[in-house]
Amino acid sequence: MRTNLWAAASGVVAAGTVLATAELVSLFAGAETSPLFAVGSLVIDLAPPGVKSLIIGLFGTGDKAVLLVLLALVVLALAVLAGILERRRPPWGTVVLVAVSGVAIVAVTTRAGATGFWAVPTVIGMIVGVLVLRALTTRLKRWQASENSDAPLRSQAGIDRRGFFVFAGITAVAAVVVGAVARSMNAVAGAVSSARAAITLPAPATAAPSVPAGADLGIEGLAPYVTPNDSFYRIDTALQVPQVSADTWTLKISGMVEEEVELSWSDLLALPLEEHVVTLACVSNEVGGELIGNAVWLGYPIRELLARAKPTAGADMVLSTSVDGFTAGTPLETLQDDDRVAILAVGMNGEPLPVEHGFPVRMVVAGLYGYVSATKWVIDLRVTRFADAQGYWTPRGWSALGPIKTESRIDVPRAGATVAAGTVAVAGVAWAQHTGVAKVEVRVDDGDWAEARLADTTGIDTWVQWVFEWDAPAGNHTLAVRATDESGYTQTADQAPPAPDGATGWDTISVSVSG
Ligand SMILES: Nc1nc2c(c(=O)[nH]1)N[C@H]1C(S)=C(S)[C@@H](COP(=O)(O)O)O[C@H]1N2
Ligand SMILES: [Mo]
Repeated sequence: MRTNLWAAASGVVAAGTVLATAELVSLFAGAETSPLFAVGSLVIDLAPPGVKSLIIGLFGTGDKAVLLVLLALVVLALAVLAGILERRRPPWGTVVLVAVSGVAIVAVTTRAGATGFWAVPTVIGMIVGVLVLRALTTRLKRWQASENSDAPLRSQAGIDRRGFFVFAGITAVAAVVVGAVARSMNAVAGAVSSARAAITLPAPATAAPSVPAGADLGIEGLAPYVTPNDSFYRIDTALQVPQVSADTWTLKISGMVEEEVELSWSDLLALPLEEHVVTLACVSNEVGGELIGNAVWLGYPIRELLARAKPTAGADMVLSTSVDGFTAGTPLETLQDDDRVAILAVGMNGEPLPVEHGFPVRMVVAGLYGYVSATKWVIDLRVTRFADAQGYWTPRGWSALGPIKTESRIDVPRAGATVAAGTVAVAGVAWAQHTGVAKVEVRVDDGDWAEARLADTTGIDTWVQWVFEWDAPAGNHTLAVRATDESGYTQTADQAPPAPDGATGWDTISVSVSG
């Protein structure tokens, strides 16, 4: 047997496993967390100018490709070394594998915009790779031992040999297949996110009212009036975030219409875009929950596109479809309403939609829960009837109609917190999109409802911050909040779960006040 050869092969298989596992995990953690191109870019960045010009002199402008090939050869050599060392002088093979992975971890976490989280795929890859290296080395040694032993044990050699090759073969094939598929998916994701980063959206023809300074009360722990994109809640059925290129995106409006309409990305950007501040909410939000966020959206009214398509008599629903197959059923009337914000959005808080929030185009409809209106990665609008079609969640036990319920939430103090006696700011947010919040009241223990002070807003489509200055006496207390909207409706105390059409009840917390 050629022990060194098979030990070297073990090292190569283990290194391949590190890469394939990291690519696989990057599918979920984000294409930018893949160590492969991070290491490549680091090498290109760090290569001394002399080396670069030498390579250009030898190979022409393909210098980057040559650097990457050299890098691959170095990694291959180190993998061979790891395999041989692990058999001869364990655990030095493991040490080499960990050291090489460590370089990759440094490379990936020092990229522009990287966080420590970006290390996760490589760390998981490294762990799996070490386990594979050790398992292969163990099998190789067992095979070697039985082959070198006396006659009675020799019969075992064939079995041990097979044990090594089956394990090595399966692992190698799995690494190649998983690695190749995951890498190509990550390449697409990387391409979409860099194309997104290169987009400059046009200025709005109609700008949103600027956010008044008084919209933010500036209380620590209180949700900011405008939610930053990276902390905006995310809900969808997509296991992998759909990667849609703006260049190839089209929207089709069809079904019960006189004229089908088709729109490309450049068609859409050429239209007079409007900016609106709208608070999006999820029907699954529990009372007091965080599945809600407020953003400045840039987009074009769906009403105008429907006017081009001219829906025919009897139609009452628009079924919007995402590239990933998700659908939402929105009342046609709502989308045609002159007074309702209902847009095909391309921008979120001054930048193109983040990929996970629907890039390049999503719907945003003020006053309706996301599941019946806010289709991300939207590519199709079919004018139809509620009698003939259903959105994704309707056959799964959720209501066909989903107007957002008037609700309010206490953000500070935190539930269960201990605060000092004296004046305590009790603060939170309240919302009644498309209707407007008229009043927010707070109740301490079994006392009377007392009115909170409302902050400013840009209008009725957003949540509003509120604060109540509480003169807190020592002891344990219960705080409850309720909102009344502009239609005169006051939140019911009846507690309902999110399904089928949104939770109800008062957000209620306990706090202790130290004397
Ligand atoms: N394609 C697609 N769009 C979707 C969904 C989905 O699962 N797939 N979920 C909807 C739901 S339930 C909500 S609450 C909002 C959430 O939008 P966000 O993730 O941008 O906050 O998106 C809506 N649009
Ligand atoms: Mo949702």
